[in-house]
Amino acid sequence: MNHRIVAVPDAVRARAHIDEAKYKAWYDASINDPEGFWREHGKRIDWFKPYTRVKETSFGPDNVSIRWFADGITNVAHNCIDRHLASRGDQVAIIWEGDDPADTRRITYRELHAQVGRMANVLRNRGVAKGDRVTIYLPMIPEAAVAMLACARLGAIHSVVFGGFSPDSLAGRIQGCASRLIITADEGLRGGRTVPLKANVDAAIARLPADSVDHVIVVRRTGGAVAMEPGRDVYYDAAAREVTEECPAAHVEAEHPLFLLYTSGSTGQPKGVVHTTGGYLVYAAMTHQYVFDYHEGDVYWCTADVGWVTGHSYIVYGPLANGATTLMFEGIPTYPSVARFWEVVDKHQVSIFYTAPTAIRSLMSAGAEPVQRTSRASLRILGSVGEPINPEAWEWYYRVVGEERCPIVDTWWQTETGGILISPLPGATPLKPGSATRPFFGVKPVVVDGDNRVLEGACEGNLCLDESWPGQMRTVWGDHARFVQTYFSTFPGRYFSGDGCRRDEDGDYWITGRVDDVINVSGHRMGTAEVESALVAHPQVSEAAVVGYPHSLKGQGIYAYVTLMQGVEPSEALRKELVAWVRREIGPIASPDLIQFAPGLPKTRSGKIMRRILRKIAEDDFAALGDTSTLADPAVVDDLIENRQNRA
Ligand code: 6R9
Repeated sequence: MNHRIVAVPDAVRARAHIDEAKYKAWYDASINDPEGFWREHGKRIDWFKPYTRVKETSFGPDNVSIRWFADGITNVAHNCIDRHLASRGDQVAIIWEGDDPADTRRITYRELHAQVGRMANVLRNRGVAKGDRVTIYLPMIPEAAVAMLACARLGAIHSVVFGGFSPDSLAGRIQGCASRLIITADEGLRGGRTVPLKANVDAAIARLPADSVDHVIVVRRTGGAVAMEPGRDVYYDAAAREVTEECPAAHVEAEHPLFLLYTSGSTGQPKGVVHTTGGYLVYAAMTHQYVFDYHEGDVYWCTADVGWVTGHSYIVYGPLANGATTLMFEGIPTYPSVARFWEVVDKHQVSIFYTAPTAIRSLMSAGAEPVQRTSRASLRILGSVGEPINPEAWEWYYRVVGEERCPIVDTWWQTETGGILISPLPGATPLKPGSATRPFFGVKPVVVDGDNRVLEGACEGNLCLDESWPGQMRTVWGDHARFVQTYFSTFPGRYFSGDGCRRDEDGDYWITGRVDDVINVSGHRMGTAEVESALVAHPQVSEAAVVGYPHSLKGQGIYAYVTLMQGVEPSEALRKELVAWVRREIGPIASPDLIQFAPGLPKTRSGKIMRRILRKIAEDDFAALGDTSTLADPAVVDDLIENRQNRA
């Protein structure tokens, strides 16, 4: 195959931390002697007690256990703040750009230290101690980072829930980890519209057993009126006035959990992905430095929300561990205008910009003019994450946004991996539009066929990892068996990502998307099972099957096949109601794009829904339906084809 290849620009290579030769030497060392490699690189963070042990990992089949730097003692907040105070106390740590362009805050490392200490004391006064779980349900305001770091300071474990999730989803996540304290805001503000965060928290708590939650701390964002339950709810500003800024950083072991993050899988309800302290921070910081070729003086902006792993690793922990200036944006790409991203780039002189293909595609549809109205001269490196970037979007990003000056790092990774696993390095890797290219140091991808046979050379198959890396998730909260089952049982002895990929003749990786029942809508992960269970919870729905289909803006759209209860007539009104129902049950990101009422679903004789067929119909790929003769009732397929819904 011929790919367009963009060579490493000389100017980029000249100042890069890693060039081609260094990449090769370090990569080989990291694979041949992982113990020695990570023993050295683990030193990039401060340890109260240095580790002597480094890599203690096993991917089974008998025992799955992952431990890094296990006898070391450290603290993440110390590493992200305190250790920078002497050298860069007055440097800006967080630039905050509000939804309204007139709203900006700049917080120095010294100020961040004070704010985190204060928040930590507010939590400590309410009984939060090492190992306790704290749920954070905040908009993109600096207090979100402050709350995360305050938990880390105490050794408490945070669970950030994306502000777009419904009360039901929030309730499940509060209960899942039994957190007794919630940090929220009165309201969020996005694109000029308010989001009723505190009201959602109240509704979530109302769904939980009595006395599940002791405290709700409410940050004032809009000043909107909210109900406050005496004895349980307190405004953060009032609570903060009663405490000092002094709060020592707890000494925690390297394997002490830092955070949980609920994520969707192919089965069941979302699971709490557990990340720990030492290895996670080393990996987040190291990938941030090398993948983005971060240098002193850079202004770095990742447009993700802190509700997702990208926000954890590449807005908060990686950049702050490196003493960087990280920009946090409250708004959306199209408000007040479609040029907002580029206006913010100019306003704050952003040099490294990291976003998702879905944002690029939506801005692309508005044309080049709004981009060209801005200078963007400060930009040096562009990044992409969340889903495969299609070559058209890549080219537009490269030519129009970066004016062919800025390498694009297409970073493949997952909530489970903690940090970037496959990506170009700006000074080392020639770019191929649409390819995530090469593994990061210590990462050993393998491509296997359905029988767990390793494929060599150019090939296509299932993407697995054969070696642990320090940022890897350690377990599923409260359910280690589910961890083993989900990631290490499909292909015994290896970590299975759930993604398919192609490896080309140069050894570059092309991620082709999920091969399981997880779909990726605008870069957000959704389990089809979750949407199905929301649909069947509706009193008029008897059965539902959900699949993804190609969507020009979102990457994938949600296509739901719904069978109604006997006697219920399909109607437009019911269709609308079901969409609203799912939004309410899970959140707006799970809204079905298309609903097809179907008298029956294609099932095998043993009663299994044949999703392959439903996927093909949703994709308009009727010729590829394959063998339908094993169906219990082959005639349902004709009805499904005849009544399929038109794609966007
Ligand atoms: C970081 C993040 C993970 C899934 C992953 C894959 C898809 C992410 C990608 C990509 C192709 C990339 N994905 N980055 N696919 N190229 N550069 O997104 O985590 O929300 O857990 O999603 O996203 O399918 O398995 P998460």
